[in-house]
Amino acid sequence: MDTFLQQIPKAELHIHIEGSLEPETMFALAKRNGIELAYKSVQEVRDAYNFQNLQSFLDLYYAGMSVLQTQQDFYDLTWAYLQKAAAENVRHTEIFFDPQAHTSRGIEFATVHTGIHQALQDAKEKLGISAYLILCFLRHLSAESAMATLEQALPYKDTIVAVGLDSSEMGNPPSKFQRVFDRAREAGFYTVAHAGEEGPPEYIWEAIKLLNVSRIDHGVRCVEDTQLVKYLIEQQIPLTVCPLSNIKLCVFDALEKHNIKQLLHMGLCVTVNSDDPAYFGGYVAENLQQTQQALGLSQQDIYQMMKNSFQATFLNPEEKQARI
Ligand code: ES4
Ligand code: ZN
Repeated sequence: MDTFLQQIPKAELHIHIEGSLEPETMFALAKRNGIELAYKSVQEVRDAYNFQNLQSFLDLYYAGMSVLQTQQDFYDLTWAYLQKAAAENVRHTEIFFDPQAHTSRGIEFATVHTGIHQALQDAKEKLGISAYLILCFLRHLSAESAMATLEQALPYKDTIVAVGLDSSEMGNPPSKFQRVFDRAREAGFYTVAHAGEEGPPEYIWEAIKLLNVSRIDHGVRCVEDTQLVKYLIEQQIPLTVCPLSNIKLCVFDALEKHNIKQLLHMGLCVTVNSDDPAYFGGYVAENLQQTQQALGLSQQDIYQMMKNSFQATFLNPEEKQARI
């Protein structure tokens, strides 16, 4: 089984590139950029990764990324992730980035985008892995700030496949960003949104009905609304589930209690992803391995989820077919 999980071709649809910043890299970049960190050692950083909820994680996530300053930093971060993904036989990945987390501290949009984008191009050539970029708006900031960020992204339109919505979910419903997403769709972006991670099923409905999303990121709280579950099954709207993330952020008490197997067996288009692998204890293969063990998933279950993940990509139909 472990070999099967390691070797099966994968697509990853929910990975925040800033969440792939390993503590070792955090220290190396802090040194390179002359930045003082609040921690004395890599071990101290890892010891701090004990979260009570989404917000307690986000506080460290935003603090950690302060070491990312130059185009080279963003390139190195992205390249390191792509190497790990390729080693786990991830054939295609759709990567979130959070431009507002950088522009708000004086780093240019172009610096962030160019560094990440160059790594994606090199990966195609040198690692044989294809990668798309998804720009996420930080939902704890205003709709005006999101709109300004969308405007900044327009010159890079051809290199960004979709826009998404992340950060603090509670109190920041999808409806807050309806106009921004309207504008993004007019400009030709696909849309996705984090919903139903900590937030209620109503937020998932809003993401679908008001933001016209192609996928729901997380979505595990959909089970609280029977009509919603029925709709997600009928429409085959994919959920990008992140099991280790959900445990680290206390969405479920233990992996054994996660509802991913239930969702899959009900016929939802479920996929497995790593979210913020440096913070949550593993990349996509580790998520698969631990989830398979904890819930006793069969090879057929795994195969179905991998098929779902390719089906749920923004690849065009021919490219999709070639990979399934
Ligand atoms: C995130 Cl796990 C999660 N949820 C919401 N926003 C995020 N940004 C990075 N990781
Ligand atoms: Zn996420």
